[in-house]
Amino acid sequence: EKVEERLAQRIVDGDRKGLDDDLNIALAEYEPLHIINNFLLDGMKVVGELFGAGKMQLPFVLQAAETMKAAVAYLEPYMERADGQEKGTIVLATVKGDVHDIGKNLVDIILTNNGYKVVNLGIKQPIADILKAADEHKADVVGLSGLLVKSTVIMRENLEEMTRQGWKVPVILGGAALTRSYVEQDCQQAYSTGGVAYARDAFDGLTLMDKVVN
Ligand code: B1M
Repeated sequence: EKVEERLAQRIVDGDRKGLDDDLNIALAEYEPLHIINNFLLDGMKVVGELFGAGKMQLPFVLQAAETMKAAVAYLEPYMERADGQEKGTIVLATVKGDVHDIGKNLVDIILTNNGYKVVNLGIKQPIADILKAADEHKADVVGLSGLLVKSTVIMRENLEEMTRQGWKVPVILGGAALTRSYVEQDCQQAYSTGGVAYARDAFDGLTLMDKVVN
């Protein structure tokens, strides 16, 4: 078995024993982000499919997620960082009621490595706390993440609240349950005082940040 497949399988199996050794082998050949996007996330995709089909139980999904996090943490120091002054600030959070944070944390890593200040508030964040942080840190952008279908509704409600309060800060939404049309139509309608954009993945998030801030 090749290291590429072995890494994906490690995520599926939640197998952390010897993970660092395999990551070292992969690092000799690939960039850290390539390893994450192509091998590790491949495994996570399989986990999602198995779980969705009732073929994997939640504790094993959790093991997979922990393994994914351990791998990303191991790879992070090997990533290139843009130097120079900070380009702008984003307050980033997983919305209320949602615990999924692997995608959000990838967004954090990629934006941080590309010169942005990321205020990562964590999971299950009520909009009041997000806006408080946005105010405190003079955020250029607010980034909301969420993977549950329920979270797409929460995001829209969050935007309605921002409209009520008259916020103008641009908002980026990301997460697997969103669609571009939901963000650009429903969510944009809910946020009449500001702009909303949809990020399909973490790199899309970076492109949007670059557009908004510069
Ligand atoms: Co959960 N889970 N989960 N889960 N989980 C999903 C999301 C699900 C689709 C699985 C399935 O059924 N196939 C399903 C949701 C169904 C729905 O809503 N219709 C689901 C469910 C049901 C649940 C629970 C309700 C299960 C239960 O308790 N019975 C529960 C929810 C708890 C809660 O939130 N209140 C739950 C719990 C968990 C674990 C804790 C076990 C674990 C999360 C651990 C963690 O994150 N710390 C977990 C996991 C791992 C998953 C799957 C398998 C994988 C998610 C993941 O990390 N993907 C997931 C299946 C799936 O997504 N298909 C699933 C990898 C990650 C890199 O992708 O987060 O999409 P993603 O991020 C991407 C893009 O979306 C984007 O960039 C990232 C990188 O490209 N992006 C952004 C994301 N946020 C962004 C923000 C941006 C920009 C881009 O800017 C702001």
